[in-house]
Amino acid sequence: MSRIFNVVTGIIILCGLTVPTATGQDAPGPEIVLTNSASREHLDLTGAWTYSIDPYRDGLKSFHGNGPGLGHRRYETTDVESVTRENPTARYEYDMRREKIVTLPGSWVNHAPELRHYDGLMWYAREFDASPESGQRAFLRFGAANYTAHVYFNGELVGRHDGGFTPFAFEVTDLLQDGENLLVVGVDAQRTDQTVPPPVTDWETYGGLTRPVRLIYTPETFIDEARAWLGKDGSIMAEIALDGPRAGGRDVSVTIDALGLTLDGRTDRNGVWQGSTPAPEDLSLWSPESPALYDVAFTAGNDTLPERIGFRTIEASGTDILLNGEPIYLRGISMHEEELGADPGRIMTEPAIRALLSEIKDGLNGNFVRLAHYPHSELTTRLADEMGLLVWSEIPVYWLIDWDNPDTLAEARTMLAENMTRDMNRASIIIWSVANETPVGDDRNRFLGTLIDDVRTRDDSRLVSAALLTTSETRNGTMRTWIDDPLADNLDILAVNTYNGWYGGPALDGVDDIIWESRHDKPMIFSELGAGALAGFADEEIRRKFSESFQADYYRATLAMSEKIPHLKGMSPWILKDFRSPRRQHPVYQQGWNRKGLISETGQRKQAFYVLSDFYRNMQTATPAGEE
Ligand code: GCB
Repeated sequence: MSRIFNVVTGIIILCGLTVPTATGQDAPGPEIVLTNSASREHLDLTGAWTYSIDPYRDGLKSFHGNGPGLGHRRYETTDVESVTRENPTARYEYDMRREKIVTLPGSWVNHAPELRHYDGLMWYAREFDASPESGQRAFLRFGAANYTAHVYFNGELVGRHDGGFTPFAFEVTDLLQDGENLLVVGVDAQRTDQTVPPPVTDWETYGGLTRPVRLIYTPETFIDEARAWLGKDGSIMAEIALDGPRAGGRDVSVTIDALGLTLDGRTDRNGVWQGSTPAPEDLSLWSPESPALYDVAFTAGNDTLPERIGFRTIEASGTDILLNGEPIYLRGISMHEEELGADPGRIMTEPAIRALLSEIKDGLNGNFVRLAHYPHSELTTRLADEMGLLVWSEIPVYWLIDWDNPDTLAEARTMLAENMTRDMNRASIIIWSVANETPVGDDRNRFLGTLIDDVRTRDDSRLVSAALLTTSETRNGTMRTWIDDPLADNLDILAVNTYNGWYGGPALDGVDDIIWESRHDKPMIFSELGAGALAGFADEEIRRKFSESFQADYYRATLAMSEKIPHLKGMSPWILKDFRSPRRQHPVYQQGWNRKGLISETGQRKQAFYVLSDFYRNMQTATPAGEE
């Protein structure tokens, strides 16, 4: 059972899966969190799996809508080959044991050429040996399955999960066998008008099991959630929630050896404990320039959970963003979850993530990354902690959402909760974003208002934002732009995507004349700005759209504009790397890629890369020491 804390009021609210919010509705949360799951005793189930395509979803339903016929149930433990040998009239139309083999995690787009644009159901099977010890509990934990996962273990349905980017776990203690076990997962990439995101986006779907799968062992009573952070009052705060029959009244402790600090106490009857202590004077604060991380050990009885945690504060004050009490400018870039290479498959290994983040940190002189448009892997946010990059973390409430549908709202809230609970210990994450480019309207305002309430209920150690639309007016040749969105009153940072000179607005030579009005006393950032360019197409003479020279001119003009906006406190231009998008089909310049990257899909830097890199370098030099 998951416990979620109301840190805003300082009162711990435990309610299994729900937290009452300001709107009076219940915030759904994950049943099992398994904080830092990779650190637990586990069997790694990544590696070789077999797969079988099922475009008509025969494995879930027969053609008359009943349960699937015997010969179609790919999740059964039946050894099809030996059964059909013994009974030659038996008819099976699948045999997972003899299917094609692939290495997971990774999207199916690269399993076979015909799967490049497949967005349906795929079955994956994996056999493995286990030897559980008595008294241990076992959980199947998935880093992400895009989009819907139907999980069968040793022939039984153990659960379903919707949402392609957040972790989920099912307990399988009673089904786990000493010896051979069979895990079968049906992953369906289809999205509908009711899902989050909806079917139309500007990125590749990347269906499949895209993140690690693990069989995790825990003691009978274990630490399910654990968190430590620097409170606004300068205290080190900590929370632990236990799961299991002996969760209540249990001694727990948090130790940070490097600070000579131990906090201890006893869980309440619900298995929850919260404590705090003044931060020691020698605490090194986490910042991009000095990403200090501490080894933190959470203990409850025979269960110890290690974490690496940085301590910092983040606030918005007037139009400033304050990191550890000092004003900071977010020198950022956006990125999709797609590795470098001509044929990405969302295979985000540590070297793949490091390669991208290093381009931001060292290549662009950045200190900030917008992880667009959905939660990226846990490894990415952990590496951001380690490498010193501030992070904007986002859920895919994107463009056209079914705003008045309660199921869609429930899905968005669950996704938000899963994302937040997974990453509560990441100092790098300073912003939780609840939406991207969503038109103002009553249903939308209510929907997003609920998500904002959920964020605030769970976490007061970070800021809330959303990428908003702007309103513009041109009079006497001068364009004025402002934010006219009731949501702005409820956000800490106002973020806008701006494409003047690319999608509309004045010609490039007029871009820096645009007047950005500040109608709220809040910091604003450009969550996007950008123009497309095919790497290698310089076009120095004509400088047309899709040339490197146009893109570089666009950056020069937009950066000049940005310098005239006093309340602009950062930016995450669109985007680090060219990324796959089925919407982008110009036969010469795009060929299925959104070309707004500052580097090509294979890592070739475009001219605009250097424009932004110089801009950030100058800003860095202009920043007085200690301001970051
Ligand atoms: C946007 C979207 C982003 C697109 C980008 C573009 O405003 O937020 O997802 O990829 O524009 O390239 O048009």
